[in-house]
Amino acid sequence: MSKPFSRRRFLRTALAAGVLPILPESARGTPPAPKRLVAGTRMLEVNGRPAKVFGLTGPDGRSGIRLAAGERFRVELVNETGTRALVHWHGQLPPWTQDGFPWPQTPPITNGAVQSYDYAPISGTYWMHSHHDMQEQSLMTAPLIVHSAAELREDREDVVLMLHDFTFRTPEEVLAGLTGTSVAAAQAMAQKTEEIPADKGDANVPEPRIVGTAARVQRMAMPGTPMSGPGGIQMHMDLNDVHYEAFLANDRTLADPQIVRVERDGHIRLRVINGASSSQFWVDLGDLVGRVVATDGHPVHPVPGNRFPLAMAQRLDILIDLPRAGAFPILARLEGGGRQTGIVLATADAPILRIAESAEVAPPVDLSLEARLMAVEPLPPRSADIVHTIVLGGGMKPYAWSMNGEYWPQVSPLMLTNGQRVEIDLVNRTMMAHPIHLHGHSFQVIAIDGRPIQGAVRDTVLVMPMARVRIAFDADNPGRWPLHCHNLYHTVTGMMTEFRYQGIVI
Ligand SMILES: [Cu+2]
Repeated sequence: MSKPFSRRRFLRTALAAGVLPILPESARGTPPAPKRLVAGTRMLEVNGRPAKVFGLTGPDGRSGIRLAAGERFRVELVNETGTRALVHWHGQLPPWTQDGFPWPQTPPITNGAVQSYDYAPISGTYWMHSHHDMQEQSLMTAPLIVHSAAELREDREDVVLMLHDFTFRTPEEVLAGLTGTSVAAAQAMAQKTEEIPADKGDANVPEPRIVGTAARVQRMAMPGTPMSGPGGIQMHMDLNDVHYEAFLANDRTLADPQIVRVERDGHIRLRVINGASSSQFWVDLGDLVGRVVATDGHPVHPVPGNRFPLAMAQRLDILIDLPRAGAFPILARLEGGGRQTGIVLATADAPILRIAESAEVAPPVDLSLEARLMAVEPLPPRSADIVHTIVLGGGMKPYAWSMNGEYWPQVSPLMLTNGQRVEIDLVNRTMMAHPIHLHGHSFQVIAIDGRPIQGAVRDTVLVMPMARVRIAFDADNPGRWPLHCHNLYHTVTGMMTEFRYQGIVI
């Protein structure tokens, strides 16, 4: 009898023999054929009922794309959805015309058409999702994993855990319910995402502050804005706009969870992706202790723990070393609700117990982890050339969300010049937390509520109710780039703006 296949032993041997593609492609000659990624539809069973959803299936038949270290993102996206579609490579830094946002220059792909992409990806845990209509809610989402040579040397089992919120209603029905309007009106609202932002030249928009190179950047005083934190005001906070019928972990509920078989002394890199449209979770490792080593794909100094908050669109890489044989549920607990989903890591023959889908009510997701994160590769120290303040506004009644008092697409683009160090002060004047995502750039979190930190480099940051977060990035990717709340229903009711580089012809 041959011994069972050991992935780790294979990796060790393959690395020693130099047969894994860890060299840059330029050193390997002919580039490989593009990877085929099919956007299509598929059937799931949720709560015992059939559900037709979208899917993004890679060349290996699995959801999404996995790239070897050094491999280019060379992908042919085939649209077999029966409708128009467009896929955004969340957190990646491609040229803006390959970003998968529905600018007039890069419209959605028609049914039956193929779109090619070719750029140098950054390594880490990323994901992809439709940026057309509200297809993201209907599960047009998938992992995008870019391996690195360092990771291969680590010799860990890779486990991806992708989270979703699920409803049998159409997203248009959900939006109609939130906004108190008809499904047709909701559909028209969602399609506004693809309208061209008009430069209104609105005098209400705060002027960016141009900062002299020698000047020290001062925190802007915001009189009248209650701050959270010790001694702060007890506030009512809105959570979970949408009631969901189920929460999915790798497309399954806890009634029939995915069982991931792992080695007895397993060393695991757990990649958790919050692909939910309007839900945030606490990742709960139960008895296990893990170490967060990357957020949104970017390495951070390890933070140990067994419960970590995860805002919409964010990712966590958590290293786990199994202490013994057994079955280990990895749960995602909905903030502010007593519901959970998850997968089970299990060694061979470990009995699997049924896990309840309801649990104790979890608190709101917060910045307790964010405040502890430190980037392994922070931005080079430099003072800001320009500071933009973006005020997050809106509320539940009427259901509409804004940036600087403007509602997409009636927004004034914020102008950038190539080479600038940019700081953005995100000021939340609402009673909801907003996960804010910038396309095409990795930013560093440099202050929470005015307290400076050398925080994580990432692509999505949560701004708590009546609180503020400051981020910094280098303007090094000319183009048109959206900045928006990643709560899908906030995006489509207006909470999005544009950063536009000087000199970009539109
Ligand atoms: Cu929001």
